[in-house]
Amino acid sequence: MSDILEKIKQKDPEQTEFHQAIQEVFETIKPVLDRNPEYGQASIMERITEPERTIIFRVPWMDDSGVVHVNRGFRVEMNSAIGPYKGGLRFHPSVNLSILKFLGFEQVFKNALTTLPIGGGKGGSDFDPKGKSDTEVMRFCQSFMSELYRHIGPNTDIPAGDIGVGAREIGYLFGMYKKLSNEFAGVLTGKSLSWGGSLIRPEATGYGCVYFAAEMLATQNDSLEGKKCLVSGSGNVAQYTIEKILHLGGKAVTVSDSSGYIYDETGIDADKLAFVMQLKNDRRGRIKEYADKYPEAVYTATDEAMTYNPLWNHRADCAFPSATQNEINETDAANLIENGVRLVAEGANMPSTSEAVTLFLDNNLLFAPGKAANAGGVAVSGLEMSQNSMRINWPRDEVDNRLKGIMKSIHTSCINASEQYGKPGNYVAGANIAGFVKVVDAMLDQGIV
Ligand code: NDP
Ligand code: 2IT
Repeated sequence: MSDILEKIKQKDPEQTEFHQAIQEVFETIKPVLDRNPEYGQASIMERITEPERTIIFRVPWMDDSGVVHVNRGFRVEMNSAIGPYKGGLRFHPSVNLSILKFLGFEQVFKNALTTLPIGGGKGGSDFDPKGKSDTEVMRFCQSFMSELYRHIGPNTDIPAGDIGVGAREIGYLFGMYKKLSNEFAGVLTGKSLSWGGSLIRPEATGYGCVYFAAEMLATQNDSLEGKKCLVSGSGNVAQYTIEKILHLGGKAVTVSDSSGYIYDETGIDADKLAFVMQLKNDRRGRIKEYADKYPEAVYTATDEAMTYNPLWNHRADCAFPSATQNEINETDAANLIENGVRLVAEGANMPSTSEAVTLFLDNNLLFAPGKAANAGGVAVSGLEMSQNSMRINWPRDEVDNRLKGIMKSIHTSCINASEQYGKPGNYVAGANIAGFVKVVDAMLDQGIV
């Protein structure tokens, strides 16, 4: 398989995040290919690493002062072996093909693990929503959808949110899709409740990640009760991770954005969390304000040039990276271990570098990779699609119980696959193997397409 990865690197040498995601999967599925040679046939590995379709388009839009800007829009339709393409849209200046191909690739395995019939895709734009007015974001979303609409559909490709794309953006995108297609269709998930959204979808990624962490702890007759937790990010995933940690009796002491982080030794309680949600979701302010409001908290500025992130250098029991890719490097991982952290559950996608993952595994931490731990978001997106198809809305408890059931089932699949292939306790191997087997079985059934 190393020759296949070499070819991929030669073809697109700049796509380093994509190579990182492939390398991890290739390394862990080797025992599956050794035991089941049919999985290595019909160029399965070449096909699974090549998007079925990649769409790149111009997104021109006018700002409030009449100046026209041009951004680049993307949709990577990675794999549709087990269902229509499904995955989020990210609006962030760092968005490029490498980031979206790594996210699309991981999404394929994640979606397979959810037990639901959804393939994998990812999209977005290098548009930066920070500092833009609502009308500018609306015009951008409308221009973005005026091209994307012809490529998606409720049985073809169903985008959702990711970094920089939340309820506001999904609303503008949906409105434009509906106008252009003349159809009220379940073509996006993460919709608001009154027009086709699902209860628990906003909470799903964070809640699911903490449910998964609780499952891991339960294997050691332990729980989150009294556990001190480090959480990064302050967006959708971080907010509901903190909320569920609180529900389960744990204590979250950090929260961050791309400018810095808060350390609050007294814990982020329900009132403080409500402040973070209002600050981030309604006012779109910076996390620094937390320390102005709560003087017991300490704010530390961070930037990308730092060789390690001080957020990960506090005594704690658990860590929930919930901001972005490669936010935990080898030094951060060593600091976490040194500080007593025994569990890391990835709310973000690929937040740990490969060196960090190796350290976690070598030190026998309970380490849940993103494609297992953060699958709750896309799982409830799948449930939103089911409700849209049936034209019904399930109550909150029903969706939450299904989410819990799905996270439990992903946990069991990881454990079973890791044991079956001689890697007990290794959730990275377990998640990759279980997802891979399901997708490849479907690809082999469907012939060379
Ligand atoms: P949001 O846009 O709601 O929040 C993102 C948070 O991460 C913000 O606090 C942001 O800070 C911070 N962040 C983003 N980029 C960077 C960066 N380059 N450096 C430092 N901090 C950064 O996004 P989500 O909470 O939805 O997503 C967070 C992570 O979870 C992503 O990896 C996403 O792919 C993953 N995920 C999301 C799911 C979902 O349902 N939303 C599902 C599964 C995974 P700032 O505001 O300063 O940019
Ligand atoms: O990374 C992810 O799984 C998401 N951003 C959610 C995708 C979805 O379709 O809900």
